[in-house]
Amino acid sequence: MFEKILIANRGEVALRVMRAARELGVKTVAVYSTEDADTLPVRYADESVCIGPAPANQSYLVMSSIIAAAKNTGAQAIHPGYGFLAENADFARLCVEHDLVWIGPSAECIEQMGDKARARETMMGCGVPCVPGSDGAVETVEEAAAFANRVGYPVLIKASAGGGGKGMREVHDPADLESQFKAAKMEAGAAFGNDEVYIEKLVLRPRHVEVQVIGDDHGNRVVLCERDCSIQRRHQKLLEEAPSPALDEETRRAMSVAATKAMRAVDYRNAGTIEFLLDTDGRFYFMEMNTRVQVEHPVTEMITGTDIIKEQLRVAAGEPVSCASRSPFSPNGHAIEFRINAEDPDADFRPCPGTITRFRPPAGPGVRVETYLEEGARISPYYDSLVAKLIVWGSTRDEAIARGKRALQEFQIEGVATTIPFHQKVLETVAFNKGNVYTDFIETQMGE
Ligand code: MV4
Repeated sequence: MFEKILIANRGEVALRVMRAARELGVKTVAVYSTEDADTLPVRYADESVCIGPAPANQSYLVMSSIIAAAKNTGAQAIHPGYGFLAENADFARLCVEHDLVWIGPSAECIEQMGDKARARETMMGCGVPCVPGSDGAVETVEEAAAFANRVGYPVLIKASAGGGGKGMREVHDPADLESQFKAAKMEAGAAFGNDEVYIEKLVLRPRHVEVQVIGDDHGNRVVLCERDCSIQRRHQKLLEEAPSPALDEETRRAMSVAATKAMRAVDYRNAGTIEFLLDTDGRFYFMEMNTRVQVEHPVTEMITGTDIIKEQLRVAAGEPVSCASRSPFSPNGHAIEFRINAEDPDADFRPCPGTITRFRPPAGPGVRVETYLEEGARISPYYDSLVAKLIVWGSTRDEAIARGKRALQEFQIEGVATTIPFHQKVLETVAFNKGNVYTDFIETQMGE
């Protein structure tokens, strides 16, 4: 195991990684912007290094400063958390070039999955179900039309460099294909500096179901069940649960087999997530692979009794994953994560930075809170608005829902608006209680 690692992140995830490291006897180095100097992760770390001013492009995204901080403190490895540099293949490569272990998958894997058309091609090539559509990128309108006619309308044009919903265009009428194809290319070129696009049949009313995986250097490929992340707003997840209430045992098995094929195809090592669309007939299709640990990883930890961050550290240190014999995992109970964002759900989820005047998190059985907040803390306008995650576990989904209601009611945050009232409303809906949620839940199943 490592003696010392650097955490190239901030907020709740920085603290989460430091806690895992400490349990493994690993010393931690925090890096921080001047804006974050007084935050809990900086105080919690064994050492800390200021890497620049508030704007992330002058601090948390400056690769050379982070590498220098690691070298100067004698850290052996870098954990990137999520966001910032977590899926930056150049940074992964730069770490390795400086004899620092990258706590994540190889730069090649990050690159291969970052190109969504290439990822789709890889998955089609290894027998992972994909939505009918083009094999890889499409170059011309004629080619696009041929694929669209073959699979039938409506279709979805996606940017190869996109992901997370950026640069997608639906086409319902063949007469609109040419204009939408050109618009998608323009948009992708402007947004990503890469105008490559591909085409898929549009899956109507899908659910978002993703499988957590971990691979190691010893040939172990572990599948830790799935999460259901159908409740999203403008491609931002708000609430996640595990297992998915929409999967039967047979589909869970099939998804686990598909996830294993995907890992094998790219020789995947470390933690990752394979996202699938689940259609209303229970069929699933590869959507994207995320080559990092995700915000919602705790729901998986709660139903599998694992520590995914510790596994990441073990695997990066060349040790075998500690839970290989339990794979594929069967879910134990049910977990739900509520993202507590400093946002006003009554004002179009507008970010609400400010000072926390009161912070009293819930406690009791089956309740976990991941946060860097404390009373008096300032929520910065410079970074994302996630300030806490409430994770509840129950032996059944109904128990987890009841516990969620109880914990949300106990949770006191004053000084800024938060998404707590939104979550309380979700838990009152018939659709959520029945587990009938789709990616249009917030718009169509909840009203405004
Ligand atoms: C789709 C789709 C329907 N059909 N692909 C959105 C994010 C990006 N990862 C892919 N996304 C979608 N791809 C086909 N062929 C619908 C979506 C989608 C979506 C997916 C998951 C969660 C929320 C979503 C919201 C809108 C659209």
